[in-house]
Amino acid sequence: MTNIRNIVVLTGAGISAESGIDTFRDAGGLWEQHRVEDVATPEGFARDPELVQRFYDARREAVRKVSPNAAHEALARLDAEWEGDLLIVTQNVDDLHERAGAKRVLHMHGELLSALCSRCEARHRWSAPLLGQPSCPGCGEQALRPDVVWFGEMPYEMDRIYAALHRADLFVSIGTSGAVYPAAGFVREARELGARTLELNLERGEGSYWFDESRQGKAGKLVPEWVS
Ligand code: BJW
Repeated sequence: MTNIRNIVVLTGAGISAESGIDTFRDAGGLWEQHRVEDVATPEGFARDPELVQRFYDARREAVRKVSPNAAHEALARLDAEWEGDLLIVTQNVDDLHERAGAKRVLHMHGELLSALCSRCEARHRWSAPLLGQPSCPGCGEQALRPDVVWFGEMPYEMDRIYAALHRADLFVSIGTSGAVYPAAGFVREARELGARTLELNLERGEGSYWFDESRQGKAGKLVPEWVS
């Protein structure tokens, strides 16, 4: 990777697919099994919190049973070895990047293993004792919810992401359909700021036009090839 020092990697559900985690928009994906407005909006949670908690309990259980795959491992190797700036911005709420050993990871859509107090906004590790004690350990209110970003909510750490995009020489998007903003807009932003842009995905995503190069295939093959 000649002349490249600062890298931003964006990952989506496709990177965890080969670990056995369902994506959202592929055939048989989560949005064929559930109505988005019921399980991934603040309004859905207000209407039926138990349904939403069951949806995230099942997702937590699914993630607990699987392991990182070759793509997560390759990114963890890159993280360990890359001396320039690297930020792995993941839209995923699973912890497979961390379990593979990556450190420079930012969860812009939150984390399955975290609980958010909708009253005081404190974030707590989602653990069995916390669930058994439904009040927020910080403010005492019974206002805990999954710490994930639903439609209409602001993703986490946008300032840090845009700062990294400004510095990036290379932007790489892995396993995302490019259907959800603001993440879907990062490629255009990065390119207009002068970064080279590379897409690694099973198929061309919605924003494929913006990439300098697009490689199609499974992340478990494409990512180790790119990192090596
Ligand atoms: C493989 C593979 C393999 C398979 N190898 N690849 C109109 C226009 C523009 C924007 C809007 C609009 N109307 C509303 C909006 C805003 C809205 C939005 O984007 N809506 C769209 C539907 C249009 N966005 C929001 O509301 C966001 N907030 C916001 O905009 O705040 C205001 C703001 C303004 C300005 C700046 C900043 C903020 C919040 C979005 C929250 C998304 N939440 C979810 C749920 C999170 C919690 C959870 O996990 O339950 O996030 S929805 C879901 O989609 C999840 C994902 O992170 C996200 C993206 O999905 P992803 O990862 O791309 O998965 P898929 O399934 O779509 O794609 C998988 C890809 O992998 C496919 O391409 C496969 O081919 C590929 N693949 N196997 C490689 N083995």
